[in-house]
Amino acid sequence: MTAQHATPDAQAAAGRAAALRAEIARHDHAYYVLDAPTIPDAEYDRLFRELQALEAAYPELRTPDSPTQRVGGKPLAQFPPVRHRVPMLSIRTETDTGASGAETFDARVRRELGLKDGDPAVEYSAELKFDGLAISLRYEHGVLVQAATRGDGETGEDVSSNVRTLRAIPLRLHGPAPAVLEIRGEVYLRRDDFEALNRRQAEAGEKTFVNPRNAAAGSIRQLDPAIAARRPLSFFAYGLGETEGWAVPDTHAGVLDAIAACGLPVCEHRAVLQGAAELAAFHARIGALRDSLPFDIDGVVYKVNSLALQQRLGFVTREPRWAVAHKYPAQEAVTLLRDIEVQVGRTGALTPVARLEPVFVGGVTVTNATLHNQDEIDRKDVRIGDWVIVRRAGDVIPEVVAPVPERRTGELPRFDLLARFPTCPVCGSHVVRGEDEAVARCSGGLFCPAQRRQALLHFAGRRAMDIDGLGDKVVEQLVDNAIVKTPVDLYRLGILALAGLERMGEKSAQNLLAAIDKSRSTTLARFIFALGIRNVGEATARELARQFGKLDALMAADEVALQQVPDVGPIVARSIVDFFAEPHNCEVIAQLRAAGVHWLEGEPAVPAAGALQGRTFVLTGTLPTLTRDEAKALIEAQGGKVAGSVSKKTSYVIAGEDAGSKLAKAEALGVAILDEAGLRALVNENITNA
Ligand code: 5U1
Repeated sequence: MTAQHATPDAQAAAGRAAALRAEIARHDHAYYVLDAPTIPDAEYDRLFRELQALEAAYPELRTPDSPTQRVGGKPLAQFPPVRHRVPMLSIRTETDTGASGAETFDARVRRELGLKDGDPAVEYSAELKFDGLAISLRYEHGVLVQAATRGDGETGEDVSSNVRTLRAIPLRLHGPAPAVLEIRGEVYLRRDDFEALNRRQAEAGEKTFVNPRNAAAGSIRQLDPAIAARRPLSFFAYGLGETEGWAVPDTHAGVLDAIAACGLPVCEHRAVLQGAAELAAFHARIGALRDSLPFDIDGVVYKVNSLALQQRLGFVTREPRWAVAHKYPAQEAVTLLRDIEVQVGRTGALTPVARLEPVFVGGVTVTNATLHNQDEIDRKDVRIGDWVIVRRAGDVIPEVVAPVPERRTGELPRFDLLARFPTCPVCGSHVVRGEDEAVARCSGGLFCPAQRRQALLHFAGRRAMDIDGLGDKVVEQLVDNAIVKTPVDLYRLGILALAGLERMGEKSAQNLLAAIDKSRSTTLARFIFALGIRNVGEATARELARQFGKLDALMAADEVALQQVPDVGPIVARSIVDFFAEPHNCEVIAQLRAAGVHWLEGEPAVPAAGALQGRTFVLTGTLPTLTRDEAKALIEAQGGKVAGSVSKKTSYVIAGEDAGSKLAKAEALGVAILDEAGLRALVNENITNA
């Protein structure tokens, strides 16, 4: 549609669409490039939807630089080749990670420029060496028309539809629109985005990535742009390709400033420096900063700042003589996995820890690395005796990211944490792992030294035994000085032991002793909560006390009986049974009672009688007439329980249309399956027979 034929409405729509495109681009730049959001997300979404609606009504307004066009296009069979008009050079690397790496480069530049000892220092532009994938962006008349990978430097691949999904990359340049401007830089993933992506991949049962670089490269080379759009990629520009009609600055630092003025992200960590000593100082300064950066770098880059001097220096075999990447120690290394042990955390979680042949990685010698949990070990298929890739990036603990399968010699058995550690290596209590849980735990919550501090703080808490004055600092000292091992020891404390603690005068010691003594008289609900049974919160503890009346009755209850209590499902019931199945815990409870901890015991509440009393149901799929809430209400009204997941303890699965994995699990476990009519019949039959 041309302007003279456009209706007034269409003209207004075109004006509004242009204004919206510009406004959205401004907000994208503020958010993704400047890291300074200018409007709330909801307002941004509103602008975006308004533009989408306009473009739906007037499809001719859908310009290539419209933000609505970032995600589009069908999956490709392959990426078309792109011939770079100016070759994409690579960079020479200086692997000497000390100051001499900078001196060697400067000496070479000076020699090649024919400079003598007394001549002035060479000026350099210094930047970071991002650990990602090199990309060339081609803007024609200000609009992004193509994005290509480096390939062999002469020919890369056209990855435009994937790169367009990066909102840090403007679809239209800010300011004047040169005929051609090619900008080169690195697509990368921030570490937090990488971790979140890997978490999502693992949850979805998809493969996870070894490091952010592989994830970035894999995402850009993803043939389906819709998948690439879900990968939170970032970009930093660092150089130029072809230009036409663009006033190229005289220095590289000037080029970077000009690129930033065009609206592209340029990393703030850059400097103009004179001579080798300043280069070495920059290398050291960034090295100290490396762990706290939000993204991986593998070195810094020095470039002769003057473009005229760069031209004089030229390049050899695809590497310019005017630039070098001065490396840091690698963040990944391959080493031998000698053994797997476990570490018991404050909550009793057992974390498998790899014992490694010592290896230098990320600037330190690493001998241990986390393997997270059994699921991760299974997913990565890591076995004792494997050669493994260890990664230490940022200030996170080193982790084993993958085995090197080609280096596996012979059959190695799979690692089974529960088989290897049936009991806690710290306290000997039995180790349990919930059906749907990734983490295995020590069940000796009251007894285990690894959990002591946490257990005592919880025990003394205001909503538990309410021991005033027994806070973090006191518990820390009592535990660290081995004065208190289990809660029982609290009731054996004397004034001398307490008064010896830091910042504890005689008066506070007396007050604390009085508070401990007062806590001897409590309620069953508080006592149950104070035990720190996993998944048993204050409300559940209250309900358990009400339903069972006596502690011994609760301790003797099986999972079926426990699940009669409102809000107690299979997971909570299992946690309670596991807790009391551990003799160490029962011993501590007996000792607490012997030390005078007491409460008023009552009679168990009479369970509501009903046709479905004692039976547990799981609902799945869509029932013909009952909503899920109605079905639940029907079951509960008759004394039945509705649980969220199927286990051997499930009495019936009520399946409707489009029933999913719960139905499959019920079939696998041999649990009875009913439809809605079956449920109604069951209710009627039981009411009639009652
Ligand atoms: N920061 C930065 N990274 N990097 C990588 N600059 C830079 N320059 C490069 C490469 C490959 O190449 C030019 C020196 C051609």
